[in-house]
Amino acid sequence: MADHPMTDDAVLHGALREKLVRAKEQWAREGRLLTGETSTPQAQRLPPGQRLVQDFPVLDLGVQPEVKPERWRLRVEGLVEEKVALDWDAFQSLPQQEWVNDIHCVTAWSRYDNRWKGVAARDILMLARPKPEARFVVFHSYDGYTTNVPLEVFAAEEAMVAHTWNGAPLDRVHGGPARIVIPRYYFWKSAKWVTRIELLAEDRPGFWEVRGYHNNADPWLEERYA
Ligand SMILES: Nc1nc2c(c(=O)[nH]1)N[C@H]1C(S)=C(S)[C@@H](COP(=O)(O)O)O[C@H]1N2
Ligand SMILES: [Mo]
Repeated sequence: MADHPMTDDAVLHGALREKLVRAKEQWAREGRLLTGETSTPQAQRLPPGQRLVQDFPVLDLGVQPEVKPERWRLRVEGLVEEKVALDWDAFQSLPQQEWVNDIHCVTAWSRYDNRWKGVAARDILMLARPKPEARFVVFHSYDGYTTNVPLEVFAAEEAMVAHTWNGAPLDRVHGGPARIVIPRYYFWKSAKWVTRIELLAEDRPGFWEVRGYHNNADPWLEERYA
């Protein structure tokens, strides 16, 4: 039995800390994490090839459907145990989240600190209960737009169906009354005017994905084009 386990422990921790501090000093001298060709969210906030904007550009197919909340519906269909159809009141009665994140558009603008309010994708999926074979999601919008993501991406934390942006109801031009927000990917994966969420066993590329854009759309890997 060691007579002074606390002392041994403290010495060990002290040595480890020293080692860590030295390694970090070395990294700082070499500029590690700052000089790489590819960047990671930990190293910097702006993904490669992006430029920061202060405004909020509008991008879509040129049709901006006017969907009144009274007429808005959100359906969850396909490989689900239970089909879901939410009207506006049912949607609003679900638990509400408020999350702040950055937008990265494939046309190279990024916008920091967007405060979204809405319902977590997880909570909507929970209502429908995806079947075990469900592995992909396609979003369908009122303007005919579609886009696809793996189910695990939509079920991940921070994916939501948003109705409020920076404290005000989402503008029609930005997809109001409700849009998908998936901040981890280029913004084309965030379907505006969403009305239907379809769960599939096989992947099905959406509007831009069949027109030369990357299927995954990770801005940190610059997955812009197929
Ligand atoms: N329904 C729908 N959603 C859409 C689009 C669209 O044309 N229709 N365009 C996508 C693209 S390419 C981008 S960059 C973002 C733009 O969102 P914003 O207009 O709010 O900036 O919406 C995405 N979601
Ligand atoms: Mo885009």
